[in-house]
Amino acid sequence: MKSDNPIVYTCFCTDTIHEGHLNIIDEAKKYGNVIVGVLCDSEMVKYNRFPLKTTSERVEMIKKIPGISEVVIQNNMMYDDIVDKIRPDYIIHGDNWSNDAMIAIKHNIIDVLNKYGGELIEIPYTFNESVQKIDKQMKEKLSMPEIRRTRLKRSLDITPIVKTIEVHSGLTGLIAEKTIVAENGYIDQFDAMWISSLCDSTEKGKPDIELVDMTSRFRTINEIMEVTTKPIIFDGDTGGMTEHFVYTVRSLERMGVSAIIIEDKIGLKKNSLFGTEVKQTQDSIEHFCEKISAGKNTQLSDDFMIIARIESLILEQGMDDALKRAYAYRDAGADGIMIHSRKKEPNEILEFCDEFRKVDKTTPLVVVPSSYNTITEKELIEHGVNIVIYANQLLRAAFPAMQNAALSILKNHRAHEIDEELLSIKDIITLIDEL
Ligand code: SPV
Ligand code: MG
Repeated sequence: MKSDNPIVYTCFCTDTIHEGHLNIIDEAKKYGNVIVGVLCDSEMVKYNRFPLKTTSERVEMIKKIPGISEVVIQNNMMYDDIVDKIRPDYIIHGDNWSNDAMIAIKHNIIDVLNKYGGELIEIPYTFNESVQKIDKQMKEKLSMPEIRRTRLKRSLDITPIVKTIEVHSGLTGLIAEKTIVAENGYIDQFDAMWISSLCDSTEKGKPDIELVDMTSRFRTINEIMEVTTKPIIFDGDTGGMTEHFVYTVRSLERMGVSAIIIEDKIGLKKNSLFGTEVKQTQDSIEHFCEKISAGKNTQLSDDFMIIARIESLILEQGMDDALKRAYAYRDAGADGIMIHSRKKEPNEILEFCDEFRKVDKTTPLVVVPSSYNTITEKELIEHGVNIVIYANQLLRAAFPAMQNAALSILKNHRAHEIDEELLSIKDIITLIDEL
């Protein structure tokens, strides 16, 4: 039974109010007093709506819409808590349940309302030309260099750990941009992209020794940027000569990259996962600090980050050396510290993070759990890690699949046998949206 003074609830996760939202409010008013929820920042990001306005700005924006009796903050994408709190007689929502995430939300709304006889009202989603235009503009805005660049620092504020996936092409960029998991009342997606030197080189059939030049690496960035909006962390290897590094910083900044990570090695760089099996030389603290400072002095924006990567554990120089370097690099201006290890167990990484956090509570910590891959994001958060980079998994997934397809065709003298393991012809021709 509905109350005498029914409450109608709707939740908005938007930076811009358009006709569609006003239509929902108009409909809602017919049923009772309208309460609007504003989805908080950390949930907005999981839902593929990176907020350009802060939560309080969004609250103020919505308060200005006539006919609303109250605006509240909804802290979870799922409706259990908010419904417990305000017990609406109705929840009103557009009927655009177009993807797995939306469908998961719809089921959740129905479940929570069923518990006490509340009702879901679905109204036709307004998708006219002007709404479509606003939608498109919002997406385009997020891909603009000035905005994209700020997104990493904002993500660090918003999310407990910035989940970063390796990308090396437009196609892998699209996977990072669009992959959303929606199961058991849980929705999530990646926050940022890593342009790995290992994968960018491997993709080109080259070794990871700073052989692929910056022009080529910038072209990779550009291809990815053309089809994505998420922030980019660029693997800058050693950063090269300081005199060259400053130019790289300026170029990346201008392109809208959010961060470069440079490692404290010098001379011919080899991939860290070789460890001490190959000859690699660690830079001196003084020289690497000079490089960091030169980069920081060159950058023009406040939001570009230079992150210093410490190779002491990889090169078996010990924990004390790693920590000494971390404080020195931070003092030289590094905006974050990446600590790397190729051990199967995460112990040395966790020890480093714990020790570092005793002294420094704020400088962002970055890790790359390629070999110690049993560690969970939750454990990393507990040890003070802010950015986790899954540095090579997309490329490693693609290679065996492609090799398998090639082998099958060679063996069978036709493509029939492999076909059912492949993306369908229909899916491949419709995979990429046209403008
Ligand atoms: C990369 O992805 O290129 C890295 C991380 O630098 S690692 O390969 O582990 O050195
Ligand atoms: Mg690398």
